[in-house]
Amino acid sequence: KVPAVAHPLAEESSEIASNIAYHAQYSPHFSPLKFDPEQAYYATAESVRDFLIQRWNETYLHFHKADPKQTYYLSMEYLQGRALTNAIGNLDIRDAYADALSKLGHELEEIMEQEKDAALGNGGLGRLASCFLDSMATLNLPAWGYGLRYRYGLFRQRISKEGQEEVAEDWLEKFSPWEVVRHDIVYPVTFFGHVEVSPTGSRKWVGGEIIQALAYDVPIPGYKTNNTINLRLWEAKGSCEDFDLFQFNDGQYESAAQLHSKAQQICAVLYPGDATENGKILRLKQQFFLCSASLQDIIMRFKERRAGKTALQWSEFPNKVAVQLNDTHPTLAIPELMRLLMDDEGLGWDEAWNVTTRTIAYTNHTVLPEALEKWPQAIMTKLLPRHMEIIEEIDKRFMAMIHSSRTDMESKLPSMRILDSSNPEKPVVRMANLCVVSSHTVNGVAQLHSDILKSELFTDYVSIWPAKFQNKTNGITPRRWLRFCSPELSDIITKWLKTDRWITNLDLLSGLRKFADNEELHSEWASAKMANKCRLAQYVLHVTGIAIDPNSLFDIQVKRIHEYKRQLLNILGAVYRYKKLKEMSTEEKKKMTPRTIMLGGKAFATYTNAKRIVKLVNDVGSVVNNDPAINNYLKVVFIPNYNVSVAEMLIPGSELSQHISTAGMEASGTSNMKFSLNGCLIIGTLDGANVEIREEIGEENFFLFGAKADEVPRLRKEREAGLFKPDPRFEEAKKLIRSGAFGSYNYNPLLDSLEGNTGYGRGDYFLVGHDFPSYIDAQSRVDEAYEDRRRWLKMSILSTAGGGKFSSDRTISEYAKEIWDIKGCPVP
Ligand code: DL6
Repeated sequence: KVPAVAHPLAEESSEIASNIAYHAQYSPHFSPLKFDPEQAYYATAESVRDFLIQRWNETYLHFHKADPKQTYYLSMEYLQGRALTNAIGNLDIRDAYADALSKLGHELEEIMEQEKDAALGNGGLGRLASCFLDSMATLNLPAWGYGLRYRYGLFRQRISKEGQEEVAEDWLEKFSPWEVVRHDIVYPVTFFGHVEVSPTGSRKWVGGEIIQALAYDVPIPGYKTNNTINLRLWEAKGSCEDFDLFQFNDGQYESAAQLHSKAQQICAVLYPGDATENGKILRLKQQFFLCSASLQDIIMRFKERRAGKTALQWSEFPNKVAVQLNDTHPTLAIPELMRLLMDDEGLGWDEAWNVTTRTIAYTNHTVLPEALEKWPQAIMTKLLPRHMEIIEEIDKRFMAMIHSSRTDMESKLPSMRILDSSNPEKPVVRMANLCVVSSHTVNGVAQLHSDILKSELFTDYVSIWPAKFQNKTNGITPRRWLRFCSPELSDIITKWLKTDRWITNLDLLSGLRKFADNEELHSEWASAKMANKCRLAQYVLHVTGIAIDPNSLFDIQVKRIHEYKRQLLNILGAVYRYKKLKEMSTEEKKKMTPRTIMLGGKAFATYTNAKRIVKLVNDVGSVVNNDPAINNYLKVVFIPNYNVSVAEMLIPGSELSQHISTAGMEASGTSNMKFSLNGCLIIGTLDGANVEIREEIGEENFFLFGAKADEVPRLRKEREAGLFKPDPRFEEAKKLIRSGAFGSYNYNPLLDSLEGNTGYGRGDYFLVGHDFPSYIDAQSRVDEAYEDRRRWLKMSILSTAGGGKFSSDRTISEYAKEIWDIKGCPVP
């Protein structure tokens, strides 16, 4: 039976049902006559895509005609998560799809669960990029994202007795219904080769290996607007001419398809290991591939929109194009834009430099020295000889400027230069310096971080270009991170505020403050939280086999595993709590607040201490959770394979979350914003965006502990001088782990990093020992506050009420106004 084909903008659920059925039959990906949840998911996704494609095309056409200045966000990472929930939420067609699916014998929730996360990121930086896209679309901004289409993403985390295992994340195993391949959008990207100088002195990059960049587009719908913008992801391909049929027929199969296999390596995984020279070349290839393909595409669009109008004026380019570099990974956009303008378009250096520096802006996301990229000059010269020349020229001209007009800064040149040859064996290019010198604006991602950039990392540049430096405190999309992930709480908020306009104007949440003591709201709030906790408990049981009690305090820390984020402090605190419980009588234990401590996050595959931390959490959990004398009062659970959809389950069910990095080291953090918005209280240090969250929600609603950022250098020095005296509670916790109470694995190397004066270079560099006693005290204040239900609920409501500032709509509006100079361009 041939089902009816519904109009893509059908409002009726019966028409939608026919459209889903149509896709099941006529966009087939599976054997016929089957319509199980997986097939229903693909058909539903394709049906929703019909809605998107129409808006997407209209938005493209509208931008083309209106020709506004447009922003291009270049990022090596996007953590998009699932698209179906978001698309039907933003298009406001969720109910219609739920009805339609029930007519077809399926439940929307079950169908949504079928989708694999688009896992093209690592952590906060990638998720931020995805929140930004949602806000750009919602604010009707002319903006696109550019990234890479990694075949296997980062990795999927498996937890075994050995700890973390990494396996390839097969998010594209079947196919993604959310991407459209654009067979007409293909650009050549060159690597290696050499520079030829013509008799007139002009320079040209020739020869080398040429890989094709093919565009895959992902629609990004705004919330309740017609605008649907684009995330363009590049895939690397060899061309037909690169396949050597002669060699193939001669039995030399590998060399016949050599370039095809090299192309596949480029988009295989995010952040391939870079310990070897090959690894470094591959990473640099990935970065250049993104930059070159995106810039060729941006220039093509600039020309396309100018076709038939006035003669091409390159000085107009920065009035039509803004390029934002998401951290230093896309830095090569700078020399690549210079090269395209000079070598392909014939501009002189000064003109090209003027266009480039008016176009490009840079966001810094970290002050960690190991995360500030430095590429060996030798590799750069080999892989990108023309770009290396351009970088050398930028460096030379920067030095000349200092010598001619800022002689007071000459002594600072060695650390300010782009080329660092202080180690003559291994001269490097400092990517952050290249970004600062070449961008019109440099921003940090929270006020404290931006202040540190100005006072420590980039302080010398600030004295040259004070106006270049800005702060743009990060934000999160309230659609995904409250409206869609916690519908129960959202409905309560809408009911009490008497409007749902908070979804696009998050400042309206402050209207909840006046009800913070209202008992009726308390009871509704508590039951929504309890429903979310029960859902989370089911999930935990499903993925770990561990039963957790929804009446216990749910305490969560989920983020990349890193020593500066101090998951080790959390687990040492758990060990201390366990030890104290062991020493208590049954009567004493009954007075304790039962806790479920959950941790999750991926450790980078080659980061040994981070992997030891994952193992320790699991080992502590195995002992605590199986100790019948304790497990009614404490559970420790490691949530495997933390990703966006797991976060959507965890965050609404959280009551306390830990943001406990060493002060001054977390640039911003964004999960702190998500938890707090969902009425979860924070235990944290004065670091990153915690500082601003605490200001917004009120200091009495935040469990603060630990050293402040400006105390950290002194504390490290004291430690080096042997002046640190550890608290006995810290010693007890470490001793219990060393005793083998949590298994026979040798944790001494991990614990040693917290001792002496010489751990991570300087002995407990992350000050776990220093902050431990104040952390334990803050945890006691948490227990006390939780016992007072009214007080806790009030604090929880005030956390949500203070979340307005942390909408990515606010952040993106600031970027649009203060960095990009772009305005909304709504599709009529
Ligand atoms: O700005 C997004 C996000 C911040 O919230 C985190 O605090 C910061 O660690 C992260 N930075 C990175 C860059 N590399 N490192 N480390 O992921 O950016």
